Amino acid sequence: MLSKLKNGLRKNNKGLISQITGLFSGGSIDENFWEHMEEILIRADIGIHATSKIVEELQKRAKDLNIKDVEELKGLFKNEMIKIITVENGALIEDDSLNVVIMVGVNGVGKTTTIAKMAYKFIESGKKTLLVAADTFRAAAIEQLQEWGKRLDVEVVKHQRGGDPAAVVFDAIGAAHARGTDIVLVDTAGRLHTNVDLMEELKKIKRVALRETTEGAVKTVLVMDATTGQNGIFQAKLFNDALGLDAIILTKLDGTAKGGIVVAIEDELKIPIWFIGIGEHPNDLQVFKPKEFVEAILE
Ligand SMILES: Nc1nc2c(ncn2[C@@H]2O[C@H](COP(=O)(O)OP(=O)(O)OP(=O)(O)O)[C@@H](O)[C@H]2O)c(=O)[nH]1
Ligand SMILES: [Mg+2]
Repeated sequence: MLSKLKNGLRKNNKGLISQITGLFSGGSIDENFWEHMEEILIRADIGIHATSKIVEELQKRAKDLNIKDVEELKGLFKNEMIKIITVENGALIEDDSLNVVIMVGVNGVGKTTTIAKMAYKFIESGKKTLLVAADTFRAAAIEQLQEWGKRLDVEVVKHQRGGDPAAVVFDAIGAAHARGTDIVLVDTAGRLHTNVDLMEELKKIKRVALRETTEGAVKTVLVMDATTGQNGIFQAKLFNDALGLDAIILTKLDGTAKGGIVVAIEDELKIPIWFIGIGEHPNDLQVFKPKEFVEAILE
C-alpha cells in the first residue's frame, strides 16, 4: 500500500530509509552514534526541536534500560516517532450532513489535483460530491478543474474568470443544499502566505461558507508540498494564524527522499495530517496513519 512512499524515501543512499536503516544496523552506543543520529534526523527534515526531543528521550531510555547495542534502540525510536506524529483528531467529514472543505496553499503545491483525488475517494465511498472552481485568478484554472470533473463524472460549479471567488462558493453551497450534496470541495488560487490581500480573500470565502452552513460543517485544509522542507512549516504557521486550519494534506511524498517533514509538522503545529499524496493519479492519495507511516519508513 505504501510502496510508492517507500520508493520515494528510498530514492538514493541519502534517502531517509537507508540512512535510518544504516543507523540502527549495529554497533555500540557512544557519543559518535548520538551525533550521527542527530545529523541524520535534521537532514531528513525532522526539525531541530523534534530531533533534540527524540535524541534526549532515547539517551535517557538507553541509560535507564542499560541498552548497549543500537539495534535494541530501533523499537524505542519508532515509538518516539509515532508518539510525536499522533495528534488528537476529530472527524473531518460528518456523515448525513453537508461538509464544505476549503483547500488552500501556495502556488503549485497540488491543491487542484488533490481535490480530484479526494473526489475520487469520496465518490467511491458513496458520497455525493461537488467541486467548486473558486480559483478565478489563474489562467486555465477553471478548465483544469472542469477537466477533472469530466474524468470523474462529478459536477463543477463555476463563474467567469476574474469573478469573486466567494460568490462562486455562495452559489455552490446553495446548489449543494438544494441537491442533498454530502461534500463540497473548494479549489482556491495559489497564494503566498505573506500576501495580506490574498489572505483576506480566503477569509472572505471562509466567512461566506460559515454563514451558509451549520456549525462545524466548514473545514479549512492546507495543502503542502513535502519537498518544500522546513519553509513549509513557516507557510503553515501563517496560514493557520490567518485562517485556522483543521487539517494538512501533504503532497508529493513520492518525490522526496526526506519525509521527516511529517514529524516536524506534528511536533511544531499539532495540526492533523489528513491525507498524503504519493503520485499524480486519482488513486494516489492515502489517509495518513501514523503507525503505518513509521512502519513504512523504518520497515
Ligand atoms: N509526484 C506527485 N505530483 C503531484 C502530487 N500532487 C500533485 N502533483 C503535481 O503537482 C503539479 C501541480 O498540481 P496542481 O494540483 O495543479 O497544484 P495547485 O496547487 O492547484 O497549483 P495552483 O492552482 O497553480 O496554485 C501537477 O503536475 C500535479 O500532477 C503528488 O502527490 N505527487
Ligand atoms: Mg490549482
